[in-house]
Amino acid sequence: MTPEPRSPDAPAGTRDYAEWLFAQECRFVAAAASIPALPPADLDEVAFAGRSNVGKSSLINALTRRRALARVSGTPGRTQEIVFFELAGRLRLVDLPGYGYAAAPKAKIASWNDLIDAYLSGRPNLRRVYLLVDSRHGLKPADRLVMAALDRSAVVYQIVLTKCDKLGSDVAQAQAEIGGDAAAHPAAHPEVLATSATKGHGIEALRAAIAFLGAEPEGRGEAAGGAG
Ligand SMILES: Nc1nc2c(ncn2[C@@H]2O[C@H](COP(=O)(O)OP(=O)(O)OP(=O)(O)O)[C@@H](O)[C@H]2O)c(=O)[nH]1
Ligand SMILES: [Mg+2]
Repeated sequence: MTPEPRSPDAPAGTRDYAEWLFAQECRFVAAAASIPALPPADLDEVAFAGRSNVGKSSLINALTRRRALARVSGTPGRTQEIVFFELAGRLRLVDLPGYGYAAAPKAKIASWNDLIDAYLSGRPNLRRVYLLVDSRHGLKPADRLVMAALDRSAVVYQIVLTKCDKLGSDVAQAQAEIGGDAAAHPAAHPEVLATSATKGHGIEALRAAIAFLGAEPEGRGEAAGGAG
């Protein structure tokens, strides 16, 4: 039986709220292949970015306890559009096309990059980017380019290690190493999260982190800054 205390009225920073939020209906809103096709910027968004095949779609499915909400693929570069899901009518989860897929046609890579760049640098309701990094591979040149671009556009981002079930016992070490890298980036959150979409590791913590964004006043249509 599902425990009951979860509540939409629990404060946004609490686990109760996070568990309630991610147990709600999550529906597909739009798949955009161009900037004009983006849905209106009228709801907070958190986006999942990362190299092709890093596990973005799998992580969204794990967070929302769906098997196939976001399409998971054995073929790298499968998600070619920006895909929007709306959770409880309160928050959008955004599945970005993977980058760094070398076998894609050049023209296609250029248009993906333009679309992602435009989205990441010009989306006023984008609250945070989760930058997914394969725990076995660490930061690649393409990741560093994206980090630099996010620093420039002052979009706060947090690194999330994926596929930690395949890493064995070195997870803490990988977190520490990449955390050291992140510390040099002004827009990067200092804490590196470790997850496994298949084993569920770190998923609850990520839900809590995402739900917590709703507790912060910035971007909520009210002036940030004054307490009370
Ligand atoms: N072992 C393991 N495999 C995973 C995990 N997450 C994803 N995978 C596998 O990695 C592959 C790619 O996963 P996706 O979720 O499609 O990755 P993606 O980043 O959305 O890929 P693109 O949309 O193509 O950029 C699939 O075969 C998944 O089953 C994980 O936590 N552990
Ligand atoms: Mg995908």
